[in-house]
Amino acid sequence: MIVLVTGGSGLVGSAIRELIESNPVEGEKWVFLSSKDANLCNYEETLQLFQKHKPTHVIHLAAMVGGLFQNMSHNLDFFKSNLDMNNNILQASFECKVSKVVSCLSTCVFPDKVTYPITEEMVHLGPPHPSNFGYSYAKRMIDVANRAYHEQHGCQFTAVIPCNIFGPHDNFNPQSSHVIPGLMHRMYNTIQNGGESFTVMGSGKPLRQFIYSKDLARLFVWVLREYQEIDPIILSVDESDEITIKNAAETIASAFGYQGELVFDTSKADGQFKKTASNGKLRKYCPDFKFTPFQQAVKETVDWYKENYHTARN
Ligand code: NAP
Ligand code: GFB
Repeated sequence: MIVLVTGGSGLVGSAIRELIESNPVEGEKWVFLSSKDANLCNYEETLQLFQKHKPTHVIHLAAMVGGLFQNMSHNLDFFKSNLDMNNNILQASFECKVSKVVSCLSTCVFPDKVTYPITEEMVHLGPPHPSNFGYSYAKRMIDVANRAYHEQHGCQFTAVIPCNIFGPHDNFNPQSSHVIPGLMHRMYNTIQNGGESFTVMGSGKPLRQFIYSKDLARLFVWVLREYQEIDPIILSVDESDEITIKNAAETIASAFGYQGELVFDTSKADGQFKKTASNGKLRKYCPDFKFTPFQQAVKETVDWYKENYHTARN
């Protein structure tokens, strides 16, 4: 088995790499790619990479990824680059007879007006939230392409739908990051500068489910090895683990030991109020899977970030 992991240098790719390096399996070769290996928006470069590595399996993580604010200001870029990368990976996988591809959607691609909890069947039942429609439509096309490659050519192309992810090796640059790494970056600097108060963007009221990248890595490897469906599967913590942005900020503050006041800047967008997803399908397949408690996962990430601040993606 030769597994090609696109986006192998990112948050999720790094977690999978660390998992595989600590649990190597005889007869398996894993190749973790970054954009230095090829620009996956370019088909020729993508195909050359596949001809070079001859993968039997692909975990396709590579994407233009960002938080609410970067999505709001770059919907065209998110749409075009993700559509290009996804089409190139699936076509190259088909041409090079890859036996299985696992790609990645996100719970933020579901319709904005939807009943809760969200389940896998709802992906296309209405327009996504306007803040990230470019990314969402590009991601939804992975599911359409997976079904089409399977129906017309019998390809085993499937996808996972994670909730919000965080952990070591994330993108901590506050201009483009997601909420947890963005808060960590800004809180680290507030502490360095002796700040007595800390600003959380938005009202702090929106609700999110957060999955630790190390837990997601274990689930990804399970999907690659065991999951046989073409239909996507949500990989999320339980609905009961959903918390407010305020809770997340408080947890990060206590992980840093920060005692300052949290201030909420309601002039900044809140984005989607909630996108509560059901992990019922996952629980059927993996009833005993244990997620890392959020406080512990945040503490581990903060400790990693403090240790690696100068080399982290800031
Ligand atoms: P990330 O940390 O931003 O990493 C993105 C990866 O894609 C990097 O390895 C990057 O390479 C690579 N990449 C970007 N553009 C590329 C290009 N044109 N050609 C080749 N490689 C390129 O992303 P992540 O958070 O790990 O996300 C992984 C997957 O999970 C994505 O498909 C994302 O949509 C999905 N997802 C993420 C979240 C979340 O909260 N983070 C939630 C749900 C779903 P370089 O390092 O060289 O730039
Ligand atoms: O992770 P995030 O940027 O994106 O979270 P989404 C945005 C929420 O966190 C909003 C609040 O309610 C923000 O007001 N927030 C507070 C902050 N402080 C900060 C901060 O410093 N940085 C950021 N970024 N937010 C994304 C989608 O939605 O979910 C993407 O736009 C992606 O496409 C991602 O799929 C998983 O969770 O709102």
